[in-house]
Amino acid sequence: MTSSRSDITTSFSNKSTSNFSRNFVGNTALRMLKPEKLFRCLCLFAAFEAACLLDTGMLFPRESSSREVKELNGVWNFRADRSPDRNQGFDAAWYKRRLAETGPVIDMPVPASYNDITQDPTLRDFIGWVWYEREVVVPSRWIADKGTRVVIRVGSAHYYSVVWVNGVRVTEHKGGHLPFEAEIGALLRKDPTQPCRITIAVNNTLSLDTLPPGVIQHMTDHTKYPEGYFVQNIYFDFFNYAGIHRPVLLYTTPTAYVDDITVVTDFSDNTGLVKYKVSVQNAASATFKITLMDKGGHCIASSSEPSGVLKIVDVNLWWPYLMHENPGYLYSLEVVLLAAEGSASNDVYTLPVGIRTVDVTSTQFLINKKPFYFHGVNKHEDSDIRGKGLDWPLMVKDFNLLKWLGANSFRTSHYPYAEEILQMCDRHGIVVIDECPGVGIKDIRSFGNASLTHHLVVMDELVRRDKNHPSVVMWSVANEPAAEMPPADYYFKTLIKHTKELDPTRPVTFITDSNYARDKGAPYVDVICVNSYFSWYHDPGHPEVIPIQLNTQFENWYGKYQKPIIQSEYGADAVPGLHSDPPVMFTEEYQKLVLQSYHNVFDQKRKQYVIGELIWNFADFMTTQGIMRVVGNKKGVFSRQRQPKAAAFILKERYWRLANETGKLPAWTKYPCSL
Ligand code: BDP
Repeated sequence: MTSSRSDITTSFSNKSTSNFSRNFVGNTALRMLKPEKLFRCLCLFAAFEAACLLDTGMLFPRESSSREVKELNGVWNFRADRSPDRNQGFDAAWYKRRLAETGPVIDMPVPASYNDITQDPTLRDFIGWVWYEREVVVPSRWIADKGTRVVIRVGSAHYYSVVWVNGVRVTEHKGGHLPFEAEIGALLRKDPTQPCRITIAVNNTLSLDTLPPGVIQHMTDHTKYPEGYFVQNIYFDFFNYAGIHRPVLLYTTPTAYVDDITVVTDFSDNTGLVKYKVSVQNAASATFKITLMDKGGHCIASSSEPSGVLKIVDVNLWWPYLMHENPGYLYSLEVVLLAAEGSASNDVYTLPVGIRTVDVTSTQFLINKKPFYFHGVNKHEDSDIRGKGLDWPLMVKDFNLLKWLGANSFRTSHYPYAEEILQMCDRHGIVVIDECPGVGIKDIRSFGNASLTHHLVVMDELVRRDKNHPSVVMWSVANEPAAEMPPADYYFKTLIKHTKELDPTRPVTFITDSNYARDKGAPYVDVICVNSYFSWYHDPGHPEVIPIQLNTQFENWYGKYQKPIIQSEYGADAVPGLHSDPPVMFTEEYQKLVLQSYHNVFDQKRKQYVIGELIWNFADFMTTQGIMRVVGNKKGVFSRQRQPKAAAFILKERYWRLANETGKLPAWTKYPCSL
């Protein structure tokens, strides 16, 4: 598998070289550049060509004059398959008829995790296949017009999904957190009198080669457990919420359509460069109208080529929140695929584009060639009732809290977040470390070929989905794997190399809690990201050890690798409302003290090579039940209901101070602001 993947890579690169030369020579924007700038541009081209390894796109569905979107959010029919082998739904072909005709159904909201919706504890902890179904009225013109493609898209479903339309299997997908889709127009046209019945079966079972990994344990001692009893063991610290977590929708495109767009940006002095490449499907001879527009909708550059470089004079760069008075500036790249003569319609897709660069030196992280210090958070997609389901009020509330806190960044711990969230980050200038679901890789068998192969595919899907977000500045391929195990060397070498081939424009990391001298993946990362919980999991109740231990941690890592370091997690649990002075563990005072003790060391080291601090965690979140957790993980600086604990005020004061020191504060440095 690995060798055939690299074959694909080679042939694509060869094929694209000729395009590259043609575009390069003919491009006026480049001919005008000085030699040193030209070199950077050549690198930009090289990066861009490599970034196009994937041959099909996964553009976010957007309405345009040629595309319609029909959201299928709301109440679906639902049934968990409680048969002993969980296979009754397939054996009895539940997808062939209305779900209500094959047994009882309950209401289930989409998007949402199903776990916390009912009062039934067995559904909360259910493992196996669950079935969702609903009928949709499809606009008759979509069916009548054979020149319209109709696509069903699932934003994400956890973990394995199979989709049927009117009883016909149209797609399946392995992995939560990432979208998948299928064209169903031809199927719907077969019998236009039928309603469109969508059935989606979702299975949350995790195994050694899923991401995240897990193990099903069958308990066979019948003096202790009932017949057929089994549990799902997991190696990560968040509840394994399941179901359809993001919107399901139908959207249309013309038959000949824009399948993918890749942009890579750069700038030189006040001239911005947008290198773009458009790929299309079903268009024998494609002609284009490409327009780059500023915020006001004015055309500032255009082209008629499927790939090339657009030059922007007096560019407005994309800047992080609190680093510039006008953060998150987005241009719009309108791509029009002009209809061939005789064919029905143009296809129009508009992509937001932020122009910025990212670089890493041995001591700094540079955005637009200026040092950037990550003062941010780790999050989870998690809330009461909806679990991991996308929720607009929660999302907007969280962005308001991030801005109130003065946070300029977050890590998508421990899986890719909804595209809608990344779009908010683009618009608000919140910088993102984009993490794949490689969390809990602890068992040596999860370093095998099957796991690695799947992990490579997940990175393909992640980069394909998120490559155009200016807010995404680094990929994280895993969180706290067993990086000291011998197979970790080959595993991370391969995984990181592959990710860099997919996207040479962004640094790659994984988050480690291993010993600096024995970590086998660290040699391959661009930035060292370390998690540590001094005075919590080690020396519990002794925050006085933090200065010495944290200092040692930083010196060890930097001494060995001379790479910049992010403290990617630190923190302490605090049950909201629990107080004690002198501070003891689990009180708000203890959480405050731990944070402050870490901050003192950060302040020394950020003058040298520490480039960021991300608190664990933004908000309390649900976990598996266990003796270490009191109704979930309480390391949030906000409660699960998004109310601040004392630590939130400590962090707020610090982050606004850091913003003052490291960035350029806008005139409106008072929250709330109108961004
Ligand atoms: C870290 C993990 C994170 C946990 C956290 C904790 O990366 O997922 O929730 O510890 O224990 O090791 O609170």
